Amino acid sequence: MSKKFMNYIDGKWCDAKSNERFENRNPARWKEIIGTFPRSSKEDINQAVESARVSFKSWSSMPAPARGAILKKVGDLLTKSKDEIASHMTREMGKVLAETKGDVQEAIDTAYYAGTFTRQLFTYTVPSELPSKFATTVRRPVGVAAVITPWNFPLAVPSWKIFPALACGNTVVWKPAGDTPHTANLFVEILLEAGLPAKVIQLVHGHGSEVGGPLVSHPDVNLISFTGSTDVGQSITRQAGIKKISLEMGGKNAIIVTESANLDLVVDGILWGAFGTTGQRCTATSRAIVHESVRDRLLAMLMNEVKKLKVGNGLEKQVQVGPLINESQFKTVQSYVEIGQSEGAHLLVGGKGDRSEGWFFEPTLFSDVKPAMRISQEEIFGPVLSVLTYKSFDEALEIANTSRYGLSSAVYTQNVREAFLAIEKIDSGITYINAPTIGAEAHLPFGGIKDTGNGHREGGWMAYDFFSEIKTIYVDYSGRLQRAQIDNY
Ligand code: UN1
Repeated sequence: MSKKFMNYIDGKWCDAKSNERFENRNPARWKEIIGTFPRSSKEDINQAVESARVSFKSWSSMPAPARGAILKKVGDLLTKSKDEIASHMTREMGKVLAETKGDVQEAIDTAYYAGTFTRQLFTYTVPSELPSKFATTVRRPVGVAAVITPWNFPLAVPSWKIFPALACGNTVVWKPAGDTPHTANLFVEILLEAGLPAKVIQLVHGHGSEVGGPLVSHPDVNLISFTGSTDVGQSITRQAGIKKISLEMGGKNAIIVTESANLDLVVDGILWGAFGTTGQRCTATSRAIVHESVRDRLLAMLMNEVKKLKVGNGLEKQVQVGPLINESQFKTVQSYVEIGQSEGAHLLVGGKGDRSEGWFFEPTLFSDVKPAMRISQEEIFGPVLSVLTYKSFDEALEIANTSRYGLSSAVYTQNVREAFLAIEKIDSGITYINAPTIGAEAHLPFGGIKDTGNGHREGGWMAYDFFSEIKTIYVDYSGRLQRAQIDNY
């Protein structure tokens, strides 16, 4: 009998109304079932949203610093159980322990940031154009926030959304990814243990269309924060109507390797950026755009190191690359290896999977990739790096920008001019100089342009703008009617 996990709706751990369930398996040992989870539907969502709507009244009236004290406690509890949560997370989604610990750490940092930020929810005060009149702005909570999160950062990404949402006084209905429901339950247990009032968070498990659809289209949901694929993001915008929506979607992130680059540093950066998290990050390095003069040397160095990477169960100490998340992702990566070969790219290293026990896939390197090829354009979300070459720096920038996505980017150079040109010209929300495309810090804005995002940023101070509304206040103490735009000219 596998363990039965629950939803958390209206202050109670409960089954889905339908009583149906889905299985959650360990991607490194696919025969191993972690547990079953409620397969929820519209009815469960309706109950969760209604409960979140009711609890919004008291939660939004609490002074923000009092909400912050709870978030600080969440940070303390996450710190205490960091190792335990990390090992559950590795078992559930595969990435190696050092990375799942990093994932928990990101949530801890975000909790402390949010806790403190409740004491600095600043706004602007500006002079009025009229005498004896005061003009200022205040923040107000928005209402019920729908939070929809992916499996690759099962704790960090939810924390980017849930903590600022709560800090600003919103209540939350959370639909976590179907591949990482266990981490979600552990997270909600910690929120409750820290003293979050019961109905302020609602956790509804299930499949995207069955739970996500009714959630985003629910009339009492006021804002939606989503991280996932561009396709799903587009469908959310179609279903959500005029709600406030923050979308964080795909990437096809490039590293430009210039003539002056320190190639040892580049190799370390590529190994981490392309194969860390088995390439399953929206920020993963999936293209290396290399100056023709250093191409051969870099490829030789890379081949050597990529072959040495140890693929396996992320719970084992010496393993560097865990499994892919599930069978469907395994097939997708496999199909891109075939696509790359049929497009005429050269498969240098890897390309094979081993699904006998888990969804393992070799770190894979393609050279002779051309910008228009599908492996250079489409997000693979696996351990596959496409290497392209360039002659002039302008051409490198152009290739980097030949993408529908614009999340992260990187340039390795010793040349200040190239570094600043990259900052100015690359169409992306993040640019790293002499560091790979992954590894955003929790207190800086995170997000992308083009098909990656819709103008919002997570992380740092900007998240708080999304999760609050601004009200403008005018106080006229002149004792007479003053007409703006008329009486002062
Ligand atoms: C994601 O893959 O959705 O910058 C987020 C990074 C991580 C976040 C990735 N801190 O790579």
